[in-house]
Amino acid sequence: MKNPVSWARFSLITILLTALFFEVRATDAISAAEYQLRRDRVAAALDSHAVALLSSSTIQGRGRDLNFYYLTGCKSANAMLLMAPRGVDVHGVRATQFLFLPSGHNVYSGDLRGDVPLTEAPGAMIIVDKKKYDEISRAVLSAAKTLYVPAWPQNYLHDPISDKRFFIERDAKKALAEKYPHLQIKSLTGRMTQLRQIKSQQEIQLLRKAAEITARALCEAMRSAEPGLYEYDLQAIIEFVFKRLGAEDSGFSSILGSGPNALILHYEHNRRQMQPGDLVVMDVGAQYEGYGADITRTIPVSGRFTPAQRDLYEIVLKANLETTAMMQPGVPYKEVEAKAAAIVAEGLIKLGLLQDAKEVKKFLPHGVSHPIGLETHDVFNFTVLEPGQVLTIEPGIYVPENAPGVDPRYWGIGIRIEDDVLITAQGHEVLTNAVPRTIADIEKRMKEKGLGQVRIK
Ligand SMILES: [Mn+2]
Repeated sequence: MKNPVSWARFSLITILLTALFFEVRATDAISAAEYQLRRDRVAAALDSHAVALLSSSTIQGRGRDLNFYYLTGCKSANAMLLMAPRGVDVHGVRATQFLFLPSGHNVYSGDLRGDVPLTEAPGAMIIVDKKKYDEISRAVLSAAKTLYVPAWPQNYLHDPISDKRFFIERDAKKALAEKYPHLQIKSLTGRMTQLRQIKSQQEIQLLRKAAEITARALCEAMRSAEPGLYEYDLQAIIEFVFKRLGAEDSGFSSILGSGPNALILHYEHNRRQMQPGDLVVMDVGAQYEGYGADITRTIPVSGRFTPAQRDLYEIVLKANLETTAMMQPGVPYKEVEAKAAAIVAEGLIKLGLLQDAKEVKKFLPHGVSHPIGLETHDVFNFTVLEPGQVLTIEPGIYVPENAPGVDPRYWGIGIRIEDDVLITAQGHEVLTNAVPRTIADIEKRMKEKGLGQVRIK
């Protein structure tokens, strides 16, 4: 590096490579800086005499409160986050945000601090041993006027033996009121929901990745499906691809509903042997770094749709595509629901299954859109579409066996087509186009060789 020009070039390349490295890494997990930004946004909504307190849920797995995780990225159980905008002196250090982590080692769960990337860049937050929680929280809560907490995850627990209900929220509030009678307790849920429903660039990257993995898994299932396989065979193939491509889990129990099971919306037994002529509804979603996709495809187990299946499939597909096409900032959420239902009704009237569009619920009994994110049915309180929201579009048609006044050729058919859509400033972007959706594309993909006949030695 004698010559200054090549030195400059070397430095430039180093900077570019470093930037690329961080760019690539940034898509793999939410950065410490973003967690700090999220906490600062919550703190900014608190007045100077208010304090926010969140805990990692003691309930493990699905259905837990994810607001704590959203603000910290911390997976440790029994951890607490305390935010006090006025600041608190702790052993000579002034801090506004505290993460309390249990210390030590547990033979069952390993390091009690869990997987904590935040120690590297805690920002305004300091990490404190959980043993200090009583001392610090007492000092902070005694001086505060308002305490903000997210909603308690369950209203009550029912014990069937004593037939007693235990009201968690009521009892927790009572305990707090006894200890800190001056404190006014308010909900943090509205603010958290407002933040969580608009996804950041980093969150969108993770949802993109989850969608890509889910799409590839569904393509593999299309290649593999054939009569004689069990629903769980397809589930195994899909979840194998999830794990093989680095997803940590399924975001929800995989639904593989064939034949009559296609009509059960939350079917998850997946034990039936698939028969020639069946359709199978595959409603699945990989979860990547906490963020989950949610895609449904309906395919003919034998590789070709029957004419009756085609008739209904084309209606659902039209509803999926035309509803997606209208999605852009400013559109009321209820118009999205109404549009899908209207197209399904129009198609069913044309086929003679329905006389009155108002009765479409007979064949489409569920809503056709929900936001996704850290939860499969993610938190939301919006009424109008805005850039940064990510929503599913999932119209369906389900014709019961022996449906009165319906041509028997349509009996027992269940179809759903679900995609994940990001609202952008210009309109929208479908994150799940990589998995075939039209009849021609599905039938073509099903001719390819898959994993269905792999024998386990
Ligand atoms: Mn869904």
